[in-house]
Amino acid sequence: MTKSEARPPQDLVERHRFAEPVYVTKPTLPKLEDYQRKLERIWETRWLTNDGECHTQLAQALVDYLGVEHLNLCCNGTIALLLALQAARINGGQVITTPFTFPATPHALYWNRVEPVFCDIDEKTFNLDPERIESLIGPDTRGILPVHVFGNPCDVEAIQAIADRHGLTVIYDAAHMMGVTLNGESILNWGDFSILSFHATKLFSTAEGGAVVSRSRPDCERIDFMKNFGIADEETVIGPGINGKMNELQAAFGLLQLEGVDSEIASRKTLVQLYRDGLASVPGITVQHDLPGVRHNYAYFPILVDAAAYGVTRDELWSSLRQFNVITRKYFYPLCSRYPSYASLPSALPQNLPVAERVSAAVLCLPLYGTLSASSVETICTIIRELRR
Ligand code: T4K
Repeated sequence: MTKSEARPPQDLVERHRFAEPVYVTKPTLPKLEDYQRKLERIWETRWLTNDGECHTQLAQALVDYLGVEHLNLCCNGTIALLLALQAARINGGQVITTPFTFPATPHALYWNRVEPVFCDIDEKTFNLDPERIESLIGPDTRGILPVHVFGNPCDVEAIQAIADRHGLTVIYDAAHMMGVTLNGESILNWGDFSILSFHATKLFSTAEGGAVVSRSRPDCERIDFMKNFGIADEETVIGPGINGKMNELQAAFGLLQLEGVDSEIASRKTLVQLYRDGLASVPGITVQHDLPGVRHNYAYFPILVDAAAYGVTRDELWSSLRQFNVITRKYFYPLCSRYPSYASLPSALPQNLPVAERVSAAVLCLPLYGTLSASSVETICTIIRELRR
């Protein structure tokens, strides 16, 4: 038995074990016959990628749905991040970012020859703590790359004020932010750029996919060139671009998915309330709550496990739940600052990142997706309550 393996009582497992694995997420899918109809059109035109009609329609539909002005579709969120950094001409120096994120965030910096400078996070939102940003700004700082983690908006006003004071670019990793608004406006309208991920595990997905949201037409046009090798026309390559395009099969899928986003968010909201109610009285288990002025998308359902109060460590809970066929995820553990590529950076020292270290050691994302049944959520809450020592 490894350190984190736990043995929950057998009778409890027999009573509550799910017959099939309940994963942390499950993608929503359009009706197969609707997708088939879209595919028939693609078969007819034989237009598979490079600005096809589904691509054009999806880009416009997202602009309308999200309430943003300029948006470029991409093949995934990581390439979207690389493109945003290139569009911002950040390809050296340092950028302040969070260690509590998916590897894509610091890796995009690394691939653009930028040193990530890790900044501690806020205990409640798990996002960059604006109070800690300014002391990390130095002569090589080129920008700030905050992540709106799990669908919670960063303190965008405070971050913008810091950026304005120091003339820094702000690029938001908004991979988790489909449909989130703050005071009635898209959260994607903050900062110089925001990127979205449409990966299969996201609440709006094109299997793989993503987008960059920018503030100006010239930036949007530049990204359009850059995501197509820098090609302006048949004889003109205006810059060193990359292949970052979304294809027609993905875009067609996305058009159908978009029709179901609001109902997916509504279903998740109901399930989140059930989780919150079901876990409210469990000592040592903390859940996140809605923030004022925010239309949340309920992208994830993270809890924090305080081992002293709950009597079981986060890793033991993770392991026990697996025995009930509940497959939770430790997003984001380990911290990016702990990866071998970054651990030797001065900003990566654990003592500089006490909150991020604590949250990362205690966080667990429970299953959440629109087709998860209410009774499954209730059973998961029962298991978590009963596992308390
Ligand atoms: N920035 C942030 C903050 C991000 O969170 C991400 C991605 C990015 C940037 C980069 O965006 P992309 O380049 O990926 O567009 C997953 C996703 O691959 C990743 O997109 C996502 N964040 C991250 C939080 O989660 P894994 O390694 O945990 O995925 P995986 O394959 O273990 O899937 C998790 C669970 O989802 C599975 O246990 C079952 C379920 N699943 C998964 C897939 C792929 C399905 O039911 N069907 C599927 O097709 O990273």
